[in-house]
Amino acid sequence: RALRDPHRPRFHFTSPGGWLNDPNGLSHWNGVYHLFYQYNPLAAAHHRIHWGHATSTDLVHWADEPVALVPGTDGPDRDGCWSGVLVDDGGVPTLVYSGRHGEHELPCVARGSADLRYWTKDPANPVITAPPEGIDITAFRDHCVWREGQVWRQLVGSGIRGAGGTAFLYESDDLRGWRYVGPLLTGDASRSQGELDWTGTMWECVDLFRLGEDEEADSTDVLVFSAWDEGTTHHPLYWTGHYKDDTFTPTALHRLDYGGRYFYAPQSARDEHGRRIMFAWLQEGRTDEATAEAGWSGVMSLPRVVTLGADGRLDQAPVPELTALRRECEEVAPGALTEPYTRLGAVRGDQLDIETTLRLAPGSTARLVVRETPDGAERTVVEVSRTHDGGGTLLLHRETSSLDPTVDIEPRYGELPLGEDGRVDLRVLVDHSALEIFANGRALTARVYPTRPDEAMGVGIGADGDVALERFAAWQLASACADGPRPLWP
Ligand code: DQQ
Repeated sequence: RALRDPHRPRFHFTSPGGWLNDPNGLSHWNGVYHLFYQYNPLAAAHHRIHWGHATSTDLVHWADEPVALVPGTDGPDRDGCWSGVLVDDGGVPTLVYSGRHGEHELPCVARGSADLRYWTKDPANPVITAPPEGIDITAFRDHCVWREGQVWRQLVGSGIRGAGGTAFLYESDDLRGWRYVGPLLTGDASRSQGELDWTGTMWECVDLFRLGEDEEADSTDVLVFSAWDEGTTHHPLYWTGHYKDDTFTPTALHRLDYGGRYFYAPQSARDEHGRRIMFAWLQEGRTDEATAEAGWSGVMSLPRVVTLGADGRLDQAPVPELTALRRECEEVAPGALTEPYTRLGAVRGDQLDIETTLRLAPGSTARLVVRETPDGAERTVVEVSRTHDGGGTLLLHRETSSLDPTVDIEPRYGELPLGEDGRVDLRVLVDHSALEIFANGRALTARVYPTRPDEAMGVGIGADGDVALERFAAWQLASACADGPRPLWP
């Protein structure tokens, strides 16, 4: 069933079937990239979560590996093996994950075989037996673990009731015995609930890393988390700041991806080339019933390289390896965009990589339309605009992306820094229902579900006001995954 679904991406990683959510245990181990993920092989629903596993040598083509973690028949992870990380414990690959039992999670550890295929859970699990005493917490799960001097350090995602989301800091000599150090940082739950940068009541999947690490003096620490609140809030944010003396002193708070829940629970790792690579989970935008019917759920984002931009924020771009999938290319000659909209007869498809450079005068808007049906009734519109006072906006209109009244078609938007003379470098990757947009280093990820996917192949461009098109190239992208069925339990 999943194979026949026209909404299933072909160059994004998806699970063989069933349910996928967060990326876990990201690592580059002896030249091989390992991507583990929250997985339910039995149904396209979030239930009794396992750890799926896939490997790649190029970050483009992935091979399914045996399921890495299975919930216990009893014990601390009997109701699920929730999110976590992989660390190198003196040459032994070691997982730190959240064992779920009943409605609660606690940190657990597993040792891996040299090929990272087979995992043995530690008999001492859970390695932290209770959340910090005397604090009224909202949750306690997800891990970021690193080596600092002679010790291991760990963050556990949490929230302090009435105060806000938080990350608790721990320390250990052996990954088994942990001393509580204190809260690293706490958000502000009272602040503007519902705002796009509200930090929520719980921080899921905290991820702390340093950028510019070779120049200690100029380095910036980044604390990524997924702001969560029951039913209302699911979006990735990050603080920039400085981590020192057991605390994180924030400089600023930013949105990580303007798609919100469509780029959720990101996790990153430094690869053997020194790059910071990030993945996240693209949730579904269709109903649970439609998802169950499709037989699969959840898309892994394209791997992104994350760097520090000149403005002190994160710059995000798909890994350059993806260009290996580029096939036929169509270009549009440079010139002024004088029409509000022109369909590009030569460019069409549902697996595309589009790169364009635009120059926007104050008060102008440029648009790129994808996944358009011949009658235009279904179309997805990416817009970049420049206001009269010089500010920029990146906007994704999904209101007309589907005639199906049950799918999510809410627009998404965020602030766009403009280059010199209103320059915008825009890259749009279309992979069936998955859409990843990068504009001047900012990212916006979402899902779209046209009801006539086989016809929704059209692409077009246009503008209001004074916009120059300096470059436009669109490549057909080859599929990265095998055509045949994949065993759910390799
Ligand atoms: N998903 C996991 C949790 C995490 C959440 C469970 C984020 O560990 O907090 O599948 O999507």
